[in-house]
Amino acid sequence: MAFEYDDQNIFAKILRGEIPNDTVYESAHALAFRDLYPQAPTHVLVIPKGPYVSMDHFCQEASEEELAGFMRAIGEVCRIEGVSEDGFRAISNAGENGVQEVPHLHVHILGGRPLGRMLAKAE
Ligand code: DGP
Repeated sequence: MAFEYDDQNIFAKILRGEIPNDTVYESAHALAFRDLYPQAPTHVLVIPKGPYVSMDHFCQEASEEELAGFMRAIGEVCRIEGVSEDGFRAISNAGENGVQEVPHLHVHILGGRPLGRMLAKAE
């Protein structure tokens, strides 16, 4: 599958500084900022700085440095937010079935309260 990246998506605009964000952590390869519509006391989005649509795209085409930098950023966010001990959930929605709203790879880090089961039972 060929991945097409839309550089007008909202997270691309955040990366270019065209839209403000509440930054939690930044490194050479990643930016982490608070979700505009938090669903838990901790709700941070971690995004790579490169133009990747989804986790699938990133895993196929990112360099080893980008891959490592992104994963390290997720760990840093867990440390900064203090969610490692009590637990957290990392979610990355992709495509239509995954109900991805913003077509730039992002991992939601959710924590600070019991989060319930991962998925509701299928209808
Ligand atoms: P997803 O469905 O996984 O694509 O989630 C996209 C998330 O992005 C959703 O939880 C709301 C958040 N979001 C959308 N627009 C903005 C924005 O402009 N700023 C921030 N901080 N978050 C946003």
